[in-house]
Amino acid sequence: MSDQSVEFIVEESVATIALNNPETLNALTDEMLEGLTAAVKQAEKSQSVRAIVLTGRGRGFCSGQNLKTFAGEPGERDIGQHLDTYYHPLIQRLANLEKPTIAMVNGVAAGAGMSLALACDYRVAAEGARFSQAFVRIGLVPDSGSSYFLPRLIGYSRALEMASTGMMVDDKTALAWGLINRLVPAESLADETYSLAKTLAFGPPLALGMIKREMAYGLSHNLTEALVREKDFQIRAAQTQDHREAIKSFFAKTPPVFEGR
Ligand code: T3D
Repeated sequence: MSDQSVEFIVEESVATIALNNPETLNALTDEMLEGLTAAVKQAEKSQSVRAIVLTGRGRGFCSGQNLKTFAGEPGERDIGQHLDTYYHPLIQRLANLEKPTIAMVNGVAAGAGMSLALACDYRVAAEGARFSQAFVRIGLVPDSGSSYFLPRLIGYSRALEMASTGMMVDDKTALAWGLINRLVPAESLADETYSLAKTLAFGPPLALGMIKREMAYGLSHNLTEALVREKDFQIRAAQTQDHREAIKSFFAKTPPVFEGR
């Protein structure tokens, strides 16, 4: 369908960003990181996109940084600069998007590939999907946001164990730990993911953006601060045309059409 290492497709208000280097389980090269960042930017600014699905082609979701990059002597490569140039802007952009993001985890997610899945709002995984904080297995430490997202999702102790052992967490454990939102048969992965994506894409965009920010804010603030933030956002939400539309539709017993204003 495409010879690009990152595919970008928009259908029915949902953008799909697909890593496309199946031979390496979608290991990330600079070219792919650039393509991924460009695709996320495009999804962010396109008026016709209201939800984003990130996935991998082939049997893997993403195996993290391409290990060929580490072939030289230790310290030869400026890894800090590489993180600053490629991973940090990408992860920040993905995590701060106002639009909902779903990682459609079709297979193994390892190292920074797992970080990418964690930076999305939701994770829908196919049976057989696996997760590893593979960094430690090559003598490195979690990066690309894993140390931030993982303990928040599954708790400190489990996150520490994953990061310190590089253990492979299977699909059922991932579900039990809250690492993924849904676990579905492989043949239903696309249907289940796009069903969620469309529900979100047809929701009220301004409220959805604020809900994301409100929840993230609630994780790191006290109750008083959270109540203030909720009030601030609720005042804004109550002034939207989408809110009026929803109330009108409720009494008319018709589905609301949200336009993001
Ligand atoms: O640079 C920076 O800015 C720092 C950033 C660092 C971030 C990181 O992500 S560090 C962590 C990097 N990732 C890893 O260490 C994971 C390496 N891969 C694996 O451990 C395993 O491949 C998996 C557990 C992911 C999957 O295992 P399995 O048995 O299902 O598949 P496989 O046979 O190991 O891999 C299939 C092919 O993909 C294989 O190639 P071949 O032999 O068929 O020609 C393998 O070499 C290739 N592959 C897998 N992962 C990578 C890779 N090639 C390059 N880079 C990879 N990360």
